[in-house]
Amino acid sequence: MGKNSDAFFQRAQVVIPGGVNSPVRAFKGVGGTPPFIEQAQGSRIFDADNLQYIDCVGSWGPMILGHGHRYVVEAVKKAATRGFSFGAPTLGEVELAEMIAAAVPSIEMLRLVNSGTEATMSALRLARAATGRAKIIKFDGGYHGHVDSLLVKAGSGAATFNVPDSAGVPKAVTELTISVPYNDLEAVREAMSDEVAAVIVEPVAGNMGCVPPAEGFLQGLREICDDSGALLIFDEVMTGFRVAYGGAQTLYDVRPDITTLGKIIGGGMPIGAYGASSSLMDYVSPVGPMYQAGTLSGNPVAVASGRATLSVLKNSSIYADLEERSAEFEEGVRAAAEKHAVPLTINRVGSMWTIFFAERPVTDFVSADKSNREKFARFFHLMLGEGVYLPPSQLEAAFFSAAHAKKDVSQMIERVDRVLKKIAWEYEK
Ligand code: KE4
Repeated sequence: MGKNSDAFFQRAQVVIPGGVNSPVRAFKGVGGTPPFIEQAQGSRIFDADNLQYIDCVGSWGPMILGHGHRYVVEAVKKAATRGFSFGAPTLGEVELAEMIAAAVPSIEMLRLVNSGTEATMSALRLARAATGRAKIIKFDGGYHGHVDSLLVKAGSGAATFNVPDSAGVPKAVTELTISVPYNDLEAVREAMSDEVAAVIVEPVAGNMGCVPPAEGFLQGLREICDDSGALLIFDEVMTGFRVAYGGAQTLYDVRPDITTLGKIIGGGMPIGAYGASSSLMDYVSPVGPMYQAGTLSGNPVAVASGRATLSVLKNSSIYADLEERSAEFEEGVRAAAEKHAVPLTINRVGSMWTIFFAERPVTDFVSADKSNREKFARFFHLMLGEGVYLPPSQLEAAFFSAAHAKKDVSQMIERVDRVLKKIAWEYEK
């Protein structure tokens, strides 16, 4: 990597574990030194050595409009000059809550928090409070933030570094969590009992790489929960306002009991949310007995960024444009893989996608985990050298934004073609 990023990374590792504030950024999944990013604009990011990249991470999902969208920047500037944080109610957070409730079919009321982790942690507590039950069912490779109860066979960085069950989480907590294979309804039926408070699922998995729900899977979860009295939680931190304006629950027309959100609803500023019917949310303090709080929850600057982002997305042609360009990219990758006889598979839902170096379809964590990590790492670094910044792990989803123009996509396809040609040569010789 460039000399400045190398130097900054050395310096960072003295004072921050692994030199990063979130493990997956450390490039442990692909090796090498992460570029230190100095600024970004549109579909591009620029590192400390003045190299530029087409950005396919988008801060792991939030930057669906691209970086530095004028309307969002202006809204943040205006909010910041009026005050960063008051610890008191503001009209802005009500307006954001109203926009989310109007967009997401299962949400009548919601609480804003500061991260996706806080949202899922609170959603679990709400499900346990509402049902009086303690057990949780999740899915192998599902990642829902670093909540103790959910660091069981977790995806994302936890799987990338082979620590699906984290140190420091007491057995007394994890024994209440049952993890079963994604897309396996039979396994859910077997695990289900009247002790289960909730099933939590990524309606489109993004943290084992992108893995779409099998036909009938989400509807099946709905029915199993209806029959058992467990609540269905859709963790839409990644898919919310990503795969559709109303999230995966509108795309697949399945209504969860509780929805968690994050990422896009803050437009790149720290935020999360959990929402449900009014009757369920009445359990939440100060109305009900379930406690949850946060100093910066509903932060005026973060809320301004989220409101501006959602208002640009609402009634726009962005989702149709993203689908068209992402489909074109998927086709280009398949064609290049065929042309160079490189075995790979690409999973995609809208503008979230993953290229797996796998010989067979990827439909759950076991098949995702069979991908060739060494080939992925080689692909990753060759693409980085071509000026394309992919997620630094095979078990992550990549994203396009509204700022990825047609020329960006055609450039990406050309670069994938060049890189796959090289990989074919290297692995054939
Ligand atoms: P945060 O606490 O990181 O804001 O959100 C946790 C979370 C919850 N649910 C889903 C479906 C998520 O994808 C996430 C976080 N996603 C990862 C990317 N795989 C964040 C990247 C990181 O950990 O640095």
